[in-house]
Amino acid sequence: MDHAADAHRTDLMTITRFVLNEQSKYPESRGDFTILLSHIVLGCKFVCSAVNKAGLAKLIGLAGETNIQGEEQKKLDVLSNDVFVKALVSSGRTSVLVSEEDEEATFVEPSKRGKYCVVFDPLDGSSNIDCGVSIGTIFGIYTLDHTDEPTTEDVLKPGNEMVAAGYCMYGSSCMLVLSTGTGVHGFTLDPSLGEFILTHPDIKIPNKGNIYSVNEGNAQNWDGPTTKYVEKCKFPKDGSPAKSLRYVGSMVADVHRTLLYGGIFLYPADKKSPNGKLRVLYEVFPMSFLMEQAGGQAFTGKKRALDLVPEKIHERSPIFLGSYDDVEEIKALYAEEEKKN
Ligand code: FDP
Repeated sequence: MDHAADAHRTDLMTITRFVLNEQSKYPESRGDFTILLSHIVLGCKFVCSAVNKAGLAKLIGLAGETNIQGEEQKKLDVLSNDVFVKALVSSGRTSVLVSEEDEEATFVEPSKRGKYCVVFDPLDGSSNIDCGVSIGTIFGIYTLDHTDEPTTEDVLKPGNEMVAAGYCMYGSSCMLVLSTGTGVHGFTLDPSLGEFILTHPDIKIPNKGNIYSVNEGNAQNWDGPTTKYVEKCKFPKDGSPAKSLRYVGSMVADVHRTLLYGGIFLYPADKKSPNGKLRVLYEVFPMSFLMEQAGGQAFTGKKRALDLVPEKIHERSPIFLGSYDDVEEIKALYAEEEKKN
């Protein structure tokens, strides 16, 4: 047995150690955020294990229920939602929860309340479950000003007020990407230890990328700026090489690749869905927060995505996010269009 190598293996930056280090920078901190995060991490490990076992355990399949979006819920969606709601409530650090799977916000009973509010999509990209393609959990965290009588108004805040955001991708490896407002850090689950280990410190998105990611099947219904932008990606007139198209159709996977390799992810408005498809609170905001923290940008077609103020908890918005310069180009096309009108 190589004891020296084993000893070295214990000097790992686990996600708990990382967050405790961050916490020590704020002497007034009582560790509430660390506790909340440890419950989110537990939820992610649980869902990861369920996703890995899905085929074996025959968890795949329809649960026979329909969620508020009118989609058939899969068993893993139901399970993941239950796991996260229980993990968050039992942390004793939350007051309001908004989940993609629940029509109404969940208000935590007074004895278990804490100062945080968590918005989340427990299992995003669920149409990819049955074929084993990467799926993920997305979350965003707000601080409440009070815990006495929380209401939905407490979560209808702009994304720029989030204190943390992240996602966990259940793919070829299980990876948790987190920002608490001081950069973006990626942790990979070591299944033998059951710990998330810091593997991607301080992720920075390249300023420009050579990949665009969009559901081109919707092209006939796009507006002018999106159509022009995608045309430019395919037939650049400035002599630059054409961009490659990559689209998994699972937001976590498409955004994760964009974050690491650069480029742009688009889910624009179209004639059939004038507000796009993706949800502001638990898809657009957390991913925009991460993009900005990594040096990229996120734009709705009208404004900076994090400046949106949602009026409903399940509100949707078009979104263009990714490398700074790539998003700059689409912003210029929308600005041109606005000048014409
Ligand atoms: P899904 O419907 O499979 O749950 O918001 C959900 C989402 O996936 C995103 O993860 C993904 O980016 C997008 O929808 C894919 O939508 P299209 O199938 O319309 O491309």
